[in-house]
Amino acid sequence: MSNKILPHNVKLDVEKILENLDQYRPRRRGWTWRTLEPGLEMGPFKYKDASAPLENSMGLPSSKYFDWIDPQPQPVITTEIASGRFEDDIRRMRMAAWHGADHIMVIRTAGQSHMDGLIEGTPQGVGGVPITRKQVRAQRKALDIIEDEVGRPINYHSYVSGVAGPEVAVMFAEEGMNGAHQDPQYNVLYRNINMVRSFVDACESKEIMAWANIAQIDGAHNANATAREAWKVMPELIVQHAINSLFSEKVGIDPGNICLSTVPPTAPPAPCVFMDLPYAVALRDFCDKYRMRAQMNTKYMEASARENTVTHVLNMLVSKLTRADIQSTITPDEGRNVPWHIYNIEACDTAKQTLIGLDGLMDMIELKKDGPLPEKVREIKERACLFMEEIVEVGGYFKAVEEGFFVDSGCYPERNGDGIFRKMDGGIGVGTIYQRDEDYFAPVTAHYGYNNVAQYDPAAEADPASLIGGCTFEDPDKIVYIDELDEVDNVNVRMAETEKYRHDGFIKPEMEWAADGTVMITMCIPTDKRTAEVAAIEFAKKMNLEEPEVINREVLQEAEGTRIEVKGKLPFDLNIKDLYIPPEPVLLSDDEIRADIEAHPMKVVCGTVGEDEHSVGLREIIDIKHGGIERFGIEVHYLGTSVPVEKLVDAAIELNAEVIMASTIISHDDIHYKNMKRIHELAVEKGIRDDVIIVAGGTQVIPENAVKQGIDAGFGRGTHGIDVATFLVERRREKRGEK
Ligand code: Z98
Repeated sequence: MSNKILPHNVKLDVEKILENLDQYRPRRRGWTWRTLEPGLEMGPFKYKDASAPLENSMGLPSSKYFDWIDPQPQPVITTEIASGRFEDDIRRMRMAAWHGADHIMVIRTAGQSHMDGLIEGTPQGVGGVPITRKQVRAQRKALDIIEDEVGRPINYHSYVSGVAGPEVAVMFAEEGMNGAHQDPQYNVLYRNINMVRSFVDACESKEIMAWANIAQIDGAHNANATAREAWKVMPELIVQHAINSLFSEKVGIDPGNICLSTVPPTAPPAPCVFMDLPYAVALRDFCDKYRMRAQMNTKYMEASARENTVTHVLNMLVSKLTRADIQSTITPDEGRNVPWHIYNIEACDTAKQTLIGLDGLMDMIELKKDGPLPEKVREIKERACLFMEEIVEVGGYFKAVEEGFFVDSGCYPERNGDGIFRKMDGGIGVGTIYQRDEDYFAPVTAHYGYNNVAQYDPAAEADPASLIGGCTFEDPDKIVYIDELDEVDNVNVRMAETEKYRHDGFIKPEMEWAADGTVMITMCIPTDKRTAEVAAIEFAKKMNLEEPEVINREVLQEAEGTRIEVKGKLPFDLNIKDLYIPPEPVLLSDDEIRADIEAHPMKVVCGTVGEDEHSVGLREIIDIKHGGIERFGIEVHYLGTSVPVEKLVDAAIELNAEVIMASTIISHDDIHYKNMKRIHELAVEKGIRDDVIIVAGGTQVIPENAVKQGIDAGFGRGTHGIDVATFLVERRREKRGEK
């Protein structure tokens, strides 16, 4: 597939992306920040904190009221995508990019940290994607197409951790990966990888990342996610950031590419902003030369997407009150699922909506310079400094880890003794560090430490790879590309199974994988939680859903009701060819209708007819408050309820109205259609039929049947004022001979 812009209404051709991957080369290296455009004007608004707009995107739902503008906030927006099948994630990446994501993070499959080398092919992952060269190359290639389409570079990201860290870093540099997590403390604490090995590996990894201009995110936030009382680890979080950042800088990473993974440590019902804001300020004060990757709180996350979304918004308030260069959008359904397509997109929209909604905030307020905020900031900083001093006192980082300093839930200097203890001579990969021989020589670029190049050519010392005509960084043709190793567990086999959904018009709902059939149903069950859970499964089974599972339960009141969300799989599909899809009604714009009415004023008489007292529907169609036809300047004479049809026609004559509008809900004995016919006949009898447009509406009205009664149009359930106004304006144009 070429990088020509993809037509918007054509699906990404994943099969084509997979073709000739051995030939594909990344077109750039390194991280890209957004282009800031303070003062940007879009539609009727001026933004203080915006970045360059996209060429193609999906605005927020309410953008329809504002000429479909889609202003982009300043921070890079992350979405984490990794359903286990990279080929399906590619389509989600396109949706996310259209909603404003320009940082795509791919979580790795469980256990990959413990594999001591690269893996190849495209096996299916568990809780993430097995990161392989083929998978990375295919996704980077897809993102190259997608970024051309939306008109903004998209950063691609995964993890340089585990016992194969340096090998992964090399592959990432070769394949044009733009960002990566790299923090040896993560290996030590959470993956029990030997600490000496982890720090030595980190030197090599960071050197390579520096060469490839890959932005680095650290792992401090994991302490927050792991500690028993997470809000107490604030001093430690700062210490972890400091260790990794300075280490990285000393190895050679540009501070502008060192991103701290900061997370607001707590969430409601804690008074979270009061607690999180001082932490955010303290961290930014200490580490002002680095970038901030603001992650959302995941420690206190249950399965309520609503609750998580509010926490996300509060987290972004903290980002806005301080600073965030990258804003994460961990999906608000992480509490129950491997995230689904829709939740990645929702979370991107939540970030865009919140940050744009808070645009210009800091031009109007400022953080107090006295009171609890600076007092707390100082306290957190002092605790962090004391923590660092004690590390030095006990003999350094490794000793401190041996003594369980980290992830202890006491707020330092308190200690609860529940930290993570690791031994310097323990963990995976222990004893695998060897001193380089005197004649050690590696003819590669971006290699850390002693490298005896001089033995071959002192002139090549600054560029050892020149001795072999360039390594894989300079000469990608030297990369050995392995396509697949496993005949059964690979993308080709998986895609063959879903072929008919790509080529033969078949369609099935999906949440994470092509044709997975997964749907979610929300039910309000009027009983206690336990009974509701069991009942919900039975209801789902009776709806023919397979593998039903309750994924969220929220008590409304112990006895009165429970909100239940059930997921299950649809055991059937449809063929689009068998669907009758009526053409979408084309509506005139508000401005066009208004202009027409101004040029040709319009008078309408209306009422509910016969014995019908239901006026709510008609009010929705006419009242300005409900977006009815009055708002376009149409003069409406409402005659009330149960209006005899004769009165309606006589009023039209008397007022010289151009439109008769009848509302009719009651449908016994087809009285609604009979009344329509009667209005038409009376208008004929009284000689005004050619001068009036007759329309009728109601919940039971089928438009085709209404027209059969002789009137001009019928409107059924779901009609809005604009539908009626569009029809009236267009019909009048026809009568004027304009169409
Ligand atoms: C995040 N949502 O940070 P495995 N290195 C570091 C990490 O923080 C992580 C990994 C590696 C979170 C994701 N972070 C959690 C510093 C994971 C991942 O071993 O491949 O799972 O390493 O955005």
